[in-house]
Amino acid sequence: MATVDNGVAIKLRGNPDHPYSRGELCPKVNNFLDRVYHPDRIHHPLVRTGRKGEGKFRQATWDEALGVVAYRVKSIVAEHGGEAIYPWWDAGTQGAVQMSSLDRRFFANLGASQLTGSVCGATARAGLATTYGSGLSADPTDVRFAKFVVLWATNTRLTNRHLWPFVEEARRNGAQVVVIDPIKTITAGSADWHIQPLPGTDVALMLATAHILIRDDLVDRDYVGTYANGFDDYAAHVAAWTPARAASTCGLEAEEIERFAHAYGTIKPAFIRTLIGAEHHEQGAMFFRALATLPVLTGGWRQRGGGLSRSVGSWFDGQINDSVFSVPSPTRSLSMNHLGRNLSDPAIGIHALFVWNGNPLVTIPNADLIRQGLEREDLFTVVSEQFLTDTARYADVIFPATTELEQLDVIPAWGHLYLGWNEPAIAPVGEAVPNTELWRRLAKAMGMTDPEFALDDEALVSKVLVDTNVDLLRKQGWLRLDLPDELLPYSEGQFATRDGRADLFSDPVPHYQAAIEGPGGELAREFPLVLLTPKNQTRFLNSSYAAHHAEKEPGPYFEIDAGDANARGIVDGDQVRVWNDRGELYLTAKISARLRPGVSAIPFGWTVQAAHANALTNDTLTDWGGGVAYFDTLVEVAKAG
Ligand SMILES: Nc1nc2c(c(=O)[nH]1)N[C@H]1C(S)=C(S)[C@@H](COP(=O)(O)OP(=O)(O)OC[C@H]3O[C@@H](n4cnc5c(=O)[nH]c(N)nc54)[C@H](O)[C@@H]3O)O[C@H]1N2
Ligand SMILES: Nc1nc2c(c(=O)[nH]1)N[C@H]1C(S)=C(S)[C@@H](COP(=O)(O)OP(=O)(O)OC[C@H]3O[C@@H](n4cnc5c(=O)[nH]c(N)nc54)[C@H](O)[C@@H]3O)O[C@H]1N2
Ligand SMILES: [Mo]
Repeated sequence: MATVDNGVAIKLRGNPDHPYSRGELCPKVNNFLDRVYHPDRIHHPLVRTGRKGEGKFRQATWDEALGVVAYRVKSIVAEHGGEAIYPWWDAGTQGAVQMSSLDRRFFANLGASQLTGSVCGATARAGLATTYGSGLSADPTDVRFAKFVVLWATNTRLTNRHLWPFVEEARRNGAQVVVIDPIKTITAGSADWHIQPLPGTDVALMLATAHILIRDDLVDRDYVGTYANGFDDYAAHVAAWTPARAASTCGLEAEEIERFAHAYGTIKPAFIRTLIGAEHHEQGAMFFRALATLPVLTGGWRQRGGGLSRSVGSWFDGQINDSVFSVPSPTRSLSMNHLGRNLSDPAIGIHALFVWNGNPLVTIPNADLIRQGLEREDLFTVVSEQFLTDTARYADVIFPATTELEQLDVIPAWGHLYLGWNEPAIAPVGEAVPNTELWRRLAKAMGMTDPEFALDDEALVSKVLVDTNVDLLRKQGWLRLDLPDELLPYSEGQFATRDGRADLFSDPVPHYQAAIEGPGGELAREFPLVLLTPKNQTRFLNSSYAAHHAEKEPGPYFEIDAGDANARGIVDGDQVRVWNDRGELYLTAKISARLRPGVSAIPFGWTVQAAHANALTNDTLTDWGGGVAYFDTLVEVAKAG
């Protein structure tokens, strides 16, 4: 909620009536007005004058900038065909129509390549869907009804802090909280029990848990018999996954696995909460497929506070239908995660790149290859941004983008079940425009006349909203999805599979053991440390806010276990060189008790100048869902100089 005086927003606060955030703004946005009025905000279209990446631009009029883009794009299409154009976008604005709407018509008209893949969520959804038929899971806030809470590969206190009070509520009512994470995060530090497996080995832990549940008769036979397929094959498969075998795969004690499985199978309701961290592995989707079998075995889904909860984004699909903007197009698809490979491969032949809602040079893996691509003199790059990000520095033309305070949208959520209405509180700063307006202006400059480009943002918003009381949503600012108060999606089966039953084992789906071959082989001898690069900054949202909040965050740094450091003659505070076959970084070493031997970490989000984690990360795609294996990265480190 913004207080506006004479057209200027002077105060921003959370809405105390909002049932989820309860009026609390997180540290990322409670200084959001500083961002809106920041002197570094891009106020006008810019045209590059310096070298690519140098960051030198001159101000241009909208007409000039649009003219340059229209001219270049027309000649590229004429010479190389539409597929030489690569649109790249992510979730910089969380809103439905500013995320993606008119852009689809614009690029389809050009015959551009299409963007596929995802950095966030699609792999988890795909994995869950192999077991449940869809990505739907429990309401995260139902964690408050649980007696056993498993925070599995999620750093709730840092990344999802509005959920933490609900976890505390469960705890006040007697719940035990266990965190399963290869890093002793602040969340793990606040838990009753921290299980610390080696990265990428969780599927073995899940299969051994299933092994114990079956062996010790802790399975809800009635639930499984009525609502699941493949139990016998699954049981035969996990028979080989003894606690001892999983213990050696995961680097845990068999006794701890026994204890975990017993707690999970006997304390009810038992609630599993997971988010995105675990999907950033080559077998990322398999994590979610295997995880999904556990509350089926125990019949946990029967009870409120049981079951499993990931992102609730899939629940919004019923009320926000952005497929209304889809335009069928016969052109090829390019992965958003292979930006570096695609830009640097002449056979792919990209000649124009459009970037909005994202900062891929910082957020996408194998960044050095991306940089090399962006440096190409024969690549024409257009970026829409609020700030001169590392990616924007390589643009030929930059268009100024509005912030959430200046644009209309409807906002889905991934952590709760409330739709948000985003009413513009102030006029656009400078000559900035919402993304939708950029596509309208570009379409006009290119001579496109489709009727969709005549729709204003209100019309676009009402187009995506399905069966929603828009007046109430707008008046109140939020509206719970039209779902029962008690959300028990699978209490009586009702899985979204063909026969309504959960799939525990079936032949078209690769069998579970595929998931536990972590990074290894030849490369592991040369680069013996696993590198994790999860979020570990309270004031950034990925790379957003990094340039302006960096001085308040400790970092970036290279975290390493004391034994691993010792073996290399590294002491706390040393300058070190961290490298692998993709790149190198110079960082300060931080001897850390958060890590196991063999595992290292760099926090993600810092700018390129400050040394950013994705210079080193793996761009292998995940098993399903088009995600990418950031966290299956290997490195070596030595004292610098
Ligand atoms: N402060 C802050 N909050 C944020 C963000 C931010 O940048 N800063 N980003 C937002 C976004 S876009 C997202 S998607 C969410 C993500 O929210 P989370 O999914 O909670 O966060 P991540 O840091 O991606 O990963 C969570 C944890 O997974 C662990 N992990 C990695 N590999 C494995 C594994 O193999 N097994 C197990 N058991 N654990 C593993 C990591 O060590 C990490 O602690 O956070 C959101 N919230
Ligand atoms: N190593 C490593 N890499 C990761 C992750 C990790 O844990 N480790 N996490 C991954 C995850 S989960 C995610 S979600 C991605 C996020 O990756 P990105 O989506 O690239 O996220 P941001 O860095 O937040 O960049 C968003 C940009 O959009 C701009 N923006 C915001 N609103 C608007 C708007 O309305 N219009 C326009 N034109 N621009 C706007 C912001 O100024 C900002 O520069 O990063 C991924 N990368
Ligand atoms: Mo994300």
